[in-house]
Amino acid sequence: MDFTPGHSGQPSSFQTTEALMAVCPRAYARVEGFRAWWRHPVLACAVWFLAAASAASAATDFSDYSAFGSASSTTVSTIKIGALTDSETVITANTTATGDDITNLADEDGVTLPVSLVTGASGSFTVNVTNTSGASAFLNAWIDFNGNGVLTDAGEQVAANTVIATGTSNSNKTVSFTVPATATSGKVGVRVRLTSTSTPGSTGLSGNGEVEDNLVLICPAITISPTSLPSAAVGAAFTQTLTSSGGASPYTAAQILFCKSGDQVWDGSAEFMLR
Ligand SMILES: [Ca+2]
Ligand SMILES: [Ca+2]
Ligand SMILES: [Ca+2]
Ligand SMILES: [Ca+2]
Repeated sequence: MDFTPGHSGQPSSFQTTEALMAVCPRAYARVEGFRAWWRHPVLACAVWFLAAASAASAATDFSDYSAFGSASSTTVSTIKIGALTDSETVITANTTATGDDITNLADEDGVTLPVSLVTGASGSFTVNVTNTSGASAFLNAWIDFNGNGVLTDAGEQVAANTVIATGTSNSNKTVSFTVPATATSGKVGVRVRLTSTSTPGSTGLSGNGEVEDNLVLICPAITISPTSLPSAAVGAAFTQTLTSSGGASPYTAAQILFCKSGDQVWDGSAEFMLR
């Protein structure tokens, strides 16, 4: 690049333009907008790069469930979910919504979900919140009931701008809702945001605060009959017919056992226990 002065003792227009376009096109745009910088293209570049670096290093907390679009807020110690919050330079989403927990601090620590939810039944979870920012903060939460990776479907926002007053510290808030009868069975994503801004939306950058993503299991409402079996005798034949109703057939043993016992792995394969 050539910064040879032009006829007036300044960098010539062509030379300056060529150099700036080669080094930092956005800085060139700024120079075009602020002609006072015209004589100092290198300074203009330096200022732009410093500004860009400063913006990129702003402490940001990102969501971490890869099925959802990104959500983020500027990390502050005064607005947080649970005891911990931290920041990431880039989103660390994965399929188990644990990316933030395995990056820097394990700070996805403020949402307590039940072992499972049941379609068509009431449900709830708790969110531990802190807001000492000096102004109100807002709690919003969503459950992806239909499992499509989008949280804007009808009925999926389960907390909407619940006001968390300043001066709130380590306080458990209960989020209550009814699981739609049409909710998909299996694990679905849950997103909780506490932000300085109201109506942050389920995705996107919004204000100061924190976002925590988790998964929760939704079970079909299955009734099994009979609920207990008669005693068996050693050496004697034993026959018992089990019937099931409710939920969405066909049922799998994994669905039934997981949702009834709460200690099996939801993996789509049959798992049997003898007790
Ligand atoms: Ca947290
Ligand atoms: Ca973290
Ligand atoms: Ca959805
Ligand atoms: Ca998470």
